[in-house]
Amino acid sequence: MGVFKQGDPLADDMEETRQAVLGAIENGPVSGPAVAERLGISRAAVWKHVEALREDGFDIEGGRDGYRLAGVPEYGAAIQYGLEAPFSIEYHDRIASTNDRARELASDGAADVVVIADQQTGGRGRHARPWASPSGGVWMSLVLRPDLPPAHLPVLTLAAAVATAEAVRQTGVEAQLKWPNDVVVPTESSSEATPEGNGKKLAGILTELTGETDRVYWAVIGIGLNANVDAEDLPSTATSLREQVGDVDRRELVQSLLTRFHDLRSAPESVLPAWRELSHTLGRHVRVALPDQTIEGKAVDVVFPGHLVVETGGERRRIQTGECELLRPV
Ligand code: BT5
Repeated sequence: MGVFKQGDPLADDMEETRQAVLGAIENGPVSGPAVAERLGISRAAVWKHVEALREDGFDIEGGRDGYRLAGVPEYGAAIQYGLEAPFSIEYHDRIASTNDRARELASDGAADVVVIADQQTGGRGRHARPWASPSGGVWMSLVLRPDLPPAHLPVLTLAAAVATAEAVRQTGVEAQLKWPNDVVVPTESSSEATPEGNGKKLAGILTELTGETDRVYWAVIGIGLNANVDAEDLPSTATSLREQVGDVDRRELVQSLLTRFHDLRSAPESVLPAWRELSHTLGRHVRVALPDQTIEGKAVDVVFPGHLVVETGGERRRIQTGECELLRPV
């Protein structure tokens, strides 16, 4: 397991050196002493990194001519390898909930760490609803320390939804976004008032945070994406990439998601236009359940920092949060 805590300079150096060793032997063979010299570390250190990488599943040949990277593991520790966005990955084969682990790291001071698991035994949705997380999915949580007031945080949640949908689209699945942050695959009956009228849910997002009125201390954005899992292991309202297009390269999927997320958070003004572009909700007749009332009308826009605008009875209502259900096309 690669545990590299941000803010721990020793661990950061170690991770950087390990990546550098991988880079050095990528087009090998390269001899141990040559790697040592190139990276300015001892031969013993090179050997230790190679052993650790092998333990993480990297196939490293060691012939007379030196080391050569012969194979990268499908997932796990390999997610860090070739990741262009500035996140440290903490990978677990199995964990109760990546959000719980991310919260622990967040309260220890971590930032820009991403906890990823192959399987969750206690995955959570919003309002403590259970989230099915069999082996083969993408269950991940981002630890963030954004310089934002809590009220603006929905922008980041929408950014995560956009990044997820766009990464999914690269696999050939026409994912869309259902306000506030479900990633759905439209079904044939999507435009009808059926239980499937909302499309089938491919991914969901759970954001948790601590902060004061004007400042977020930390935020954890949990993303659950049904990747290489059987649809039978999910609720009947859900679908998976396996069901849609067959199994995908989860490493590539996570890397492109994180890279896109990083681009979006660096240019927050691009989030809403990108969200609208992918929307499944806008232009449709919706019913939104608020804590104290239910609103029905036409969803006409999503505005900063992520509020849904519904046209109802001749007026426009801004809705901050709520369960949104699709009724029928307008
Ligand atoms: C969500 O909640 O959509 C947020 C899901 C977040 C899951 C991630 S996985 C990584 C991280 N670690 C965690 O423990 N959680 C996060 P919500 O909108 O409340 O939807 C929950 C509802 O979706 C459930 O009540 C089920 O009806 C349905 N559901 C459960 N598992 C599902 C799945 N795998 N795919 C699609 N729908 C599911």
